[in-house]
Amino acid sequence: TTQQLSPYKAEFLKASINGGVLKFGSFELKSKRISPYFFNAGDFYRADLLRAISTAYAKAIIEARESKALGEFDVIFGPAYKGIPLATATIDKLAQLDEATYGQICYSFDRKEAKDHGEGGNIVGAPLKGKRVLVVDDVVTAGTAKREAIAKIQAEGGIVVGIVVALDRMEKLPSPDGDDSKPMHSAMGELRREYGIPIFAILTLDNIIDGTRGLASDEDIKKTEEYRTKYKASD
Ligand code: OMP
Repeated sequence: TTQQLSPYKAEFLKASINGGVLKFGSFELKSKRISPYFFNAGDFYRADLLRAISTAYAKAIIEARESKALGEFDVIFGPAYKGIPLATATIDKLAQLDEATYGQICYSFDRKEAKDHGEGGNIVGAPLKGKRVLVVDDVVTAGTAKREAIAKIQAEGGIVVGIVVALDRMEKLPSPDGDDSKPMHSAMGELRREYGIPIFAILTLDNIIDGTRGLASDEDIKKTEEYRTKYKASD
């Protein structure tokens, strides 16, 4: 039931379903797996939904700071394009919730193509050189998108101190031999081990399955449970 989720997480899940951001059906992922559910952070484009997601990111960040899971940071980086409104809305929400602690936090994002005139550069917003950077992004499946973001930040001289995403799909990495029945680690786990930084999600697939009862059809939930059984990572 939704009671197992903290109130802000339950509220975020409800907003995601009601706003059509979390959908059930049949979707091909970047990894080519066919998933019975899909979470599209690009669909948080309406004011009330943007506010729902920035509130959830801000509360997840504050929770992680308070529990010391996450250290101090100077900049929130949102990888282009979907990360851009997420980063900007999140620093605004953080400052609104706690001006004294977060009022000086900056946003930054990358250009998809380098600009060779005017101010130049690959970054819009706060320069990253020597700054502690928290990455805000949508979903982790195989972790490819996050690796690209980390490489860009490091190339600008920034220090990545953590990553917060809306959803951890808890999926195992594809097996090199294509046999997905073998136990495999998750992308989130691999990223944590590789970079030694905290990586946390507002929601996990487990949260979706537990929190969606009564909000989605029994059939959709059953298919999602079967998908979890098939693709859940070993860690
Ligand atoms: P990885 O780069 O494999 O971690 O996949 C993350 C990306 O997959 C996201 O940035 C999205 O572009 C896309 N995605 C979603 O947005 N929502 C999902 O529920 C699943 C995916 C996906 O294709 O795996």
